[in-house]
Amino acid sequence: MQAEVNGWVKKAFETSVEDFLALIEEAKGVLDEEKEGREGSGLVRISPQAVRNVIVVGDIHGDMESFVHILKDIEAVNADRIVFLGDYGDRGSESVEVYYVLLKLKVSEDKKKKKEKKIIMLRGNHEGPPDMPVMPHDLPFSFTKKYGVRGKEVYEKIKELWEYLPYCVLVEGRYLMLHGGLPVNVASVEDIAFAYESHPSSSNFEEILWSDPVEGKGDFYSLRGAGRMFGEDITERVLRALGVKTLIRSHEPCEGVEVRQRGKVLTLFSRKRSPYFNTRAAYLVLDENALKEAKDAEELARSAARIW
Ligand SMILES: [Mn+2]
Repeated sequence: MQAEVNGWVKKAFETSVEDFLALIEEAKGVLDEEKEGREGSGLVRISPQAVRNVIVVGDIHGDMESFVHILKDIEAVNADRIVFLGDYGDRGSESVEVYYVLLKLKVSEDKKKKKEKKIIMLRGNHEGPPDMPVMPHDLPFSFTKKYGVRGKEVYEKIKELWEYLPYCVLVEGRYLMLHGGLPVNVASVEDIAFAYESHPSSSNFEEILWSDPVEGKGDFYSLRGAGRMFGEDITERVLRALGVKTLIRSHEPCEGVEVRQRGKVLTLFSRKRSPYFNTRAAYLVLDENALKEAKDAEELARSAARIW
């Protein structure tokens, strides 16, 4: 993969509008096929017996340096699945290029894997639907800066692509992965899987993309203006309803990994520096050990996190 990554990175900085648009179309085609294997529009199920390892990557936010670091680092792992937890663009200076490399990775790795898709790109709040805008949102300006008036065309296509993305991964009996948080009123796997179908009459989808865990009990209004703050009692109830032990999510900057709610929640952040203040970033490798039996966030942070 390393030679390919180097080639994609180089190409990312000099690719034409036509190439970019064609790549987005190709990725949309791959994602469209993938929908058949999902539950609802959003849930990808992984049987822990069927894979040897799964890599999980948190927010990238336009940080090409961290992104390339991860891609080169994980080459040796020969991963069965790579789960990205969302928030690919905005904030960082290389959002356009990150998208290019990520979509190249998606289409080329999935081609090799044929039926089983290797790259799972989840939807973050920065890939939300039109009625859930994020502020500030510099991605459209990054495209026009690079491609002039035609940048708007590329951005519109990227927005279409977001509608094809799943928003949660269930590693059966072990882990739930999503971008933001647990919806307060979820009672079943179906509630999560069909969250987008029930949006906006239910707030489940908004909470998946926007919510944050809070220490203590209950649920509260979020200062983000979307989603909610959910307490440990809610986490316990929802995780039990889904039959998993630990929530793996991103969405909040931290020094790579952060254990929340006494080990029920792991926050993962995979980019560093400006405009955030974290100096370290991390990703997870769920190996045989972490797939054989469910680990809590404490154990994952200790044994599965690779921090640099
Ligand atoms: Mn986010």
